[in-house]
Formats: sequence, C-alpha cells, structure tokens
Amino acid sequence: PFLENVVKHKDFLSGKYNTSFIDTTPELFVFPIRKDRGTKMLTYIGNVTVNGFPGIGKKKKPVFDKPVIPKIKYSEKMPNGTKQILDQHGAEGLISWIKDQKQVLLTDTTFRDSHQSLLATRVRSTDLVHIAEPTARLIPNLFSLEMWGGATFDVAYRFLKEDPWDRLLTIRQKSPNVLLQMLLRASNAVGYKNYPDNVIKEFVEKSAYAGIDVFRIFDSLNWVKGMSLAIDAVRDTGKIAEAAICYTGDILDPSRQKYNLDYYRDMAKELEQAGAHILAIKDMAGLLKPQAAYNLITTLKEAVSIPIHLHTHDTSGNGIYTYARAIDAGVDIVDVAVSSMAGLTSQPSANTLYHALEGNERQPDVDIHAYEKLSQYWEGVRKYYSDFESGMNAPHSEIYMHEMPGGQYSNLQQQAKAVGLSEKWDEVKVMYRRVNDLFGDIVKVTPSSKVVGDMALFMVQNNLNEDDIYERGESLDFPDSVIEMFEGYLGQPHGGFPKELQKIILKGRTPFVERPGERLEPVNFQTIKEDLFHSLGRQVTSFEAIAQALYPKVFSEYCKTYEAYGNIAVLDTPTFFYGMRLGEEIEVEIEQGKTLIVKLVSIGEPQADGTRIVYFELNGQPREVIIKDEN
Ligand code: 3PY
Ligand code: ZN
Repeated sequence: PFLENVVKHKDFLSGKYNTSFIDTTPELFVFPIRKDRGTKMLTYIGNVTVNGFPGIGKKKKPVFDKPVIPKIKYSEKMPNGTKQILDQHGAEGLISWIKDQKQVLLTDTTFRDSHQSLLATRVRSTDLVHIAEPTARLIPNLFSLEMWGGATFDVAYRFLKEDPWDRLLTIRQKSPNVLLQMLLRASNAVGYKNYPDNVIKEFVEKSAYAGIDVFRIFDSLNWVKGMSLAIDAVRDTGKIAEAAICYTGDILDPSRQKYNLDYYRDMAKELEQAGAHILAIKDMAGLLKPQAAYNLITTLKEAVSIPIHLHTHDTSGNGIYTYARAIDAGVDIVDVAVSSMAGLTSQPSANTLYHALEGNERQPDVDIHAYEKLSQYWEGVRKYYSDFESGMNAPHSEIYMHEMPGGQYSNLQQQAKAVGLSEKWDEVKVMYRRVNDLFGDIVKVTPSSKVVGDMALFMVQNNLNEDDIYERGESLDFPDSVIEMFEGYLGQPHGGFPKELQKIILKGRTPFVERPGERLEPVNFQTIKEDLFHSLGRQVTSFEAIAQALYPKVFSEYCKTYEAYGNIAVLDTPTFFYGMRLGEEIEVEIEQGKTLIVKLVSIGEPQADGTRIVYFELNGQPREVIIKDEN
C-alpha cells in the first residue's frame, strides 16, 4: 500500500520526480494482478511456525503480556516542540534557541541506538509506531528523537523484511512536533563503505524530504575531508547538520596521546569551519570518563561557538557520572534512552539522569511520570526480543580495554555466533583490541569498527597472532573489508596506516589518499529505476532506487520476500519471530480498518516431498498452505 500511496502522491504526480521512463516503457506501467494477500501472509506464518526464524531457530512461541501503551487523549491538540522552532525560525533560529536554554536538553535514542546496542537493531516498526504518538505527546520538549539511520536501514530490509522509509514516514506523521534525528555515516551513508557523491546527496535530500530534521554526521576515521560533502548536502536541505567527533582512546592517559585534547580541539574547529550547526561528541564505545568529559567539554566550549551535543554508551556503568560532569562543563544536549531500554551498551537512562540532577539548575525539563509510563511500555516490548539480547547483564568496565562500540557489541556477537565462534567470544573481544593496536590505534566506529571486528574474527578463527600477520601475511586471504580499508576506501586515519602492514595486506595494490568519492562513478538513478521497473514489473519510488544503490543484494532479497509473503511488517512481533501455537487466534490489521482473523488449526505430517500442509482458518474460512519443512 505504501508504494501505491507514493504513486498517487501529489509530488509524484506533479512530476517532482523524474518519471520519463514511464513514457518510454508504458507496457511496464500495468500493475500485476495482486495475489491473495491472505494466502501470502499465511505462507509466512506457516513457514516461520514450521521452520523458525533466522537467528532464533525453531522455538516454541512464548506467551507474552501485551506491552502497555500509556493512555493519552489522541483528540487533544498535539503540543508544539522543537520541530516547530526549526520550521518557523530555520536552522539558525533553532541554534540560537538551544543556546538560550538553561536546562540540559535531551535526545531520546530509544528508537535507534538503544535497540541497535541492546537488541542487535531488531526492533520492528510496529513496536515503534505504536509508541511514537504517545512519546510525542508525553515528552514533547525533547530536543530530538533519534529514530533512524545507523544500522536500522540495513537491518530493516535484511532481517526484518520491512521498509525503513515506511518507518520514517509513519513516525514523522505520528510525531509532528519533535525533531527527528538520524545517524549518517558521512560518505558511507547508512552502509559499510563509501558511496559515490551523488548517492550521498540523493540520500540526504530524500531523507530530509521524508522527515529527518537533524543529521548526525560522522566519519569512521574522524577524517573531516570525508565529512564535508555530507555536511554541505544537509545544509542545502535547510535541516540541521550536526557534525560529530568520534571519541577514542583516553585523554586522561598520558601514555595514549595520539588522540589528546589538542587533537579534539583542532577537529572541533575544523568541523565548525566546515559548516556544522551543532558539534557532537560521539562516544560510541563509552570510553569518555567523567573527568575527561569535564576537560573535553570545557576545552571545546572555549574552542567553538556552536552548541555541543554529547553521546555516550553506558557499558562501563559510568554514563550518568560522565553526563553530570559534562553538564557542569556546559554541554548543551545529551543522549539518553527510556529507562527500561537504557544502561549497559545502550545510552544512560533518561529517568535516572532526571533524578541525578534533582536540585541542579540544569535538570532537564521533562515529565518524569511520562517517562516512567514509556519505560513500562518498553519493558514489555523488550521481552519480545530476548533472543537478541547480548547476555551482558552487568556493567562491563572491560570496555576500557577492548573499546568496542555499544552498537557493535551485540551485532559482532551475532556475527561470531554465525561463524561458530560463540564459545570464543571472550577471545574475540581481546583480539579486537589487539587488532586496533596492530592497525595503529584507529577510531573504531562503523564501518572501521566492522573492519576491526572482521579481522578479529579472522584471526581467532585461523589461530593467528600479530607475528603471523607480519611473517605469513603474503599467503593469507584477508577479509575484503580489511583490504579495502587499507587501500583507502574508508578514507585516511589520523597519522596514516602502518606502512609495512599496509603493504602486506594490499599485496601489490597501490593505496590512494584522495577522497574515495572522487574515484567512484556517479550512480545513474534513472537507470536504476528503469532496471528495477523491468525486474520487479512495477513502478518504483526514488526511495527504492536509493535502497538499490546502497544495498543491491539486500534490497533484491527483500523484494523477493515481499513478493512471496506480502507486507509482513503488519504482523505482531511474537508471530513474526515465532509463528503461531496450535489453536491460537490472532488479529492482523493489514491496512487501516481492514483486519484479518487468523487461527492455526493444525500442521500436517511431512509428506514424501518434505512438505507439510498447514491448516488455518482465515476470517472463519478454512485455508491451507504448503510449507517445505527445512528441519
Ligand atoms: C552506527 O554507525 O550504526 C553506529 O551506531 C556507530 O556508533
Ligand atoms: Zn552510539
């Protein structure tokens, strides 16, 4: 239905998009006859019931209590928020408003980084959409809601089989008052490698159009040269360019001076110069100790005149203390999550920070009771995703040793599991740090962190140490991501790559130091649309063309799944992951006002060809689907 809405949308019809291919290939504009949506959905449910869900396996469906959505009056006028300030006064107006605030402002990350960090990014749109409007109404004075970007784009298509653009458009509609924020990996967009310049521009433009107001832009090697294009692209849309410094190392440790206060001060000035509206300190692993936060924020406040936004992860358990010290030093905005989705690899708890600042003139201006209600909802939702929990259930001060980003922890753990290294997880973490040192002490954040992770897995899997790399490197098949990074495709690290290692890894290839975007051929979106039009046999949107440019394989798999099962984003989460119990009855709202009632009646014995017949009732009528039993 989303696609059809787009095709009917005023901007589409008005020719805002280039649709000339419709004129040249009219035969393709005939929509295929729609297969029965009910049967497709039953096929999905039958399949997941018989075969289980990837990453979870076949498992008896647990009984969950329904998450409690706070009672609110939907008929009341939506309270105004920061979105109205941006819309009415523009980026500069918003920035001066931030500077006028005495209290510390909050960005809530529950919809993005929090679940990326705790639950391997697996939270589905339906669970976000149900709480989006209550959130917008209950805590309208947030600075922003971080709800998109980072890993969510890829994971939505790849694992959740849903459309991330649809998520953005729907949440935008439900939260018209709060600034929506995304994490943009600069020239890597929401992917793991640099893309051509025109892809970055198109992605930013369409994301802004679909509803993003604040773009947090970072480069995975803190390479400002790799960030300018994205900063300019965001500024061109009239939205907020928040440029980030990724915090790494430890400014308090005299033996680790590669990333010291001078380094951060210089980078902050460069980013302000490059056009940042806001400066972010992105402490992606939670390495910024309280006194370091005080020193850093004090220094940066003197160095730049734009507002400063601090992001951390609470892995060590020091997050609130770090924020308290940063707030004393004058930080303008901090990132928090709803309490039941906070702490550990996620952000510090909003609720806790509120109480910690009792009696402090900078205590955030939020309704703590509202936050408690939201926390209750999320406590319920989180249970749906227990199979994706990392197993970390207490603060890990070992983070100061391995330096792994919060958003990577549960994801790398899944990756390790997939290659049979679950048992060696502790070894992988130690190796992660050793690889960092081998690589010359680099910034580790997506995608450079993934390269370090890939190398760590490779070394543990093949029983290799640093000497082996130097001595036998010529005969080793390094992971592609490692080769590409050393070639220059993620940009340049502070101080350059270790030369000897680079030679070993590249095996004769010549590295380059210019911006990768300058070497990459622009993508022709018109051709992409035409190709998709042919392969899918239907109209495609500019959003889909971007997905194809960023993730061709993932997007094509998603389209196949959509073809087979229809829009399974409408299923409730327990059914999506576990299928149905015998005799269970569920309701599925396939579109507004149109509900299917599904009952699982029985599952037949395996037949000679390995299939089973699964018997349902759909709105009271018997229906069967044939499912191949993969077990
Ligand atoms: C991402 O890029 O997804 C991150 O969360 C980095 O910290
Ligand atoms: Zn983060």
